[in-house]
Amino acid sequence: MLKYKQLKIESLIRRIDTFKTIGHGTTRLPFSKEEMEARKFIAKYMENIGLTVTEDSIGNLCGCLPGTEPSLTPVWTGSHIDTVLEAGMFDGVAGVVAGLEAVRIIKENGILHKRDICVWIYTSEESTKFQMGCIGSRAMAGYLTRDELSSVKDQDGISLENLLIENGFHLDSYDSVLKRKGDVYAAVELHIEQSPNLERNQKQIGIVDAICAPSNLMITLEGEQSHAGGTSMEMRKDAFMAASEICLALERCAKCGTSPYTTGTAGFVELTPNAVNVIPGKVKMSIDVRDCDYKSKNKVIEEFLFEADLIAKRRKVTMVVEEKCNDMPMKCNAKITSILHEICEKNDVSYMHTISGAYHDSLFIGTFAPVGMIFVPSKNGISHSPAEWTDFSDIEVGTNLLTDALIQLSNEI
Ligand code: HGY
Ligand code: MN
Ligand code: MN
Repeated sequence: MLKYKQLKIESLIRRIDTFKTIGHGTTRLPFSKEEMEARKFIAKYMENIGLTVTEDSIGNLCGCLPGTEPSLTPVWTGSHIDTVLEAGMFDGVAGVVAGLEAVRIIKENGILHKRDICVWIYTSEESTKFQMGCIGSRAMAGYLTRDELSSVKDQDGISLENLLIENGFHLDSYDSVLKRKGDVYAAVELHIEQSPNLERNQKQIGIVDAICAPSNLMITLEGEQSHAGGTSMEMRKDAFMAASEICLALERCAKCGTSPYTTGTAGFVELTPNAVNVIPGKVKMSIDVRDCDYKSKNKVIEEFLFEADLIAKRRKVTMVVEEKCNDMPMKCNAKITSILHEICEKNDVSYMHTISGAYHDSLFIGTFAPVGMIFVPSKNGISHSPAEWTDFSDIEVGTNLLTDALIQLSNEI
């Protein structure tokens, strides 16, 4: 039962989806022309619906709806608009649009709220560009200092610092990006589930109890580039064969993880010279291990790296491992999850408690504010793919829940 009708969910999501690189699905990388245009469109839209718009030094964009008691700490919502390569149109954007619709509904219906309600678009949540995710929320949490901006680089070796300066962000006020415990009263993020549990259990809403966290590594293997025909199998130092065996070791270690949420993925591979009749001399590849249990995650990585080292030695290739991030899982705030629980009960919305295998900006926002997350179903559990789909009616139910939760939280003293 939809309390707040006339939602503009579909039109906004489809409008934001027009800002993308030509190709299969939706690609909108951080600081790309398309993403900067999408930011401009949303900032204008925020102004038009009466929000106070600000942008911090690392590009976190914020639209705030002033409350009646501005001296109180604000309530936050929001998500991201950058995407992976060849994504769908809902990952991140669903949460941004739900947040924008929630504040529009609250304002247009003149619903009282004491605390400011702020809708955030966090910079570069996906790890596609910088091989680690949540850049904007990570900086807010103090895990990305001003000095580190020059060493965070994209695949072309361009630093985050240069990209920020080139796109007109002012780093002299970088200190103001940092948030401290007590700065934010509560933060609730709506996101697509990116797993099949809600659909399988025929639930409209997922109330997230905990968010898994990633460790991202970049592994470089160097063997010997040589002739595909003239080099006997015994003589070879084939970097790609070593990489392949190491990937299978990753899969084996992830499957043996002690927690049901352990995952291991090698999603990015770069061969040199990448030619049909040349034995690859060098491979650069990403390793992404996740878990909801920090100790279990690190144990899996330790075992994996031990096996990878043995494989590299046996195959006479060198291996260099660069850790990009080793993030901590986040428990959602029990009070916020119980508020979400009660609102679902009261409005006869079917729900279940769940764990997020994907990470989100709430992973870092949760280090300085109590966080809650609302999931809406992903068709066949697919995401990070053009086949990603969530029914707009499900996002409307989630937006109604988010709106009520924001109203309730913003009136708490
Ligand atoms: O990779 C993730 O879990 C998220 O989609 N960035
Ligand atoms: Mn994603
Ligand atoms: Mn996301």
